[in-house]
Amino acid sequence: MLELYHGINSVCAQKVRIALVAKGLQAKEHIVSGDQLFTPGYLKLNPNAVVPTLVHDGVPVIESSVILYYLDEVFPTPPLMPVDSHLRARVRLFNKLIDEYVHNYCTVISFATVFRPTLADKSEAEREAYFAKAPSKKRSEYKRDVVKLGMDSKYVVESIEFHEKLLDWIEESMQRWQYLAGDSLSLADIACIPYVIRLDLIDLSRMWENRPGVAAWYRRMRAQDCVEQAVFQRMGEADWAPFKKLGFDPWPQVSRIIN
Ligand SMILES: N[C@@H](CCC(=O)N[C@@H](CS)C(=O)NCC(=O)O)C(=O)O
Repeated sequence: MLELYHGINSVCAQKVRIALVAKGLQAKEHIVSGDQLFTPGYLKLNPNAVVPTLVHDGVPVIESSVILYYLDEVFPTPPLMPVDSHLRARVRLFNKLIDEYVHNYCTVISFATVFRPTLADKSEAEREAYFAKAPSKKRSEYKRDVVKLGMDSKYVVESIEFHEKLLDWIEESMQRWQYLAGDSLSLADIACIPYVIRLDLIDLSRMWENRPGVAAWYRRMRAQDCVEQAVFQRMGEADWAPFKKLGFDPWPQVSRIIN
């Protein structure tokens, strides 16, 4: 039996949901957020107090990229890893870029824009209590800075630079293949698409107006049933609300960083 602890707008949970749909798998779902991440029961499953956590036959698997590889090993059909070893290495490289940089910098740009009010509306004492509990001091520092400074945070500059790097890698793949690591959908595409969707939802799709390969890949990915079902069909009014209420255009600052 598969169980998934996740959040609808969590980018790393979206990857796992996409892989589950692509594999035709169903998991019993538990939505977890806020203080629920810190309950002793959840910390036993995921000591990092984050989503997603997959539980397979009672055994937890954490870290979204690790979950993706796990699912592909245990449920090999349809395969989501290429056969060719160079292409397999490319899948792992994309996942490494996401794990080491893009994921945290997605948090930065998201909390500088659409999710900023969720922390800005708390009192300073409440915010600091939340940061103190978080297991990653680095992520707390990012959030503290962007809540205070918004798009003027120095971390926004780093965030845009790493998203640019991701988009460059996607563009480079598109010069060779239909997907990021060859001509079939793989765990590279599944790992990356939530982050590009997030840029789009923050109204930053202009970041690929001069990258025709990224635009073509994005259209191809948006047309995938697994993406539609696992991301967009799951978003209710409350999940859309932060994106609809953005209230300002982040592009002028982003374009200054890029140029
Ligand atoms: N490296 C982890 C990152 C997990 C992570 O940061 N999850 C976010 C959602 S995308 C989370 O649970 N955030 C809760 C919080 O920061 O309070 C993974 O890939 O699974």
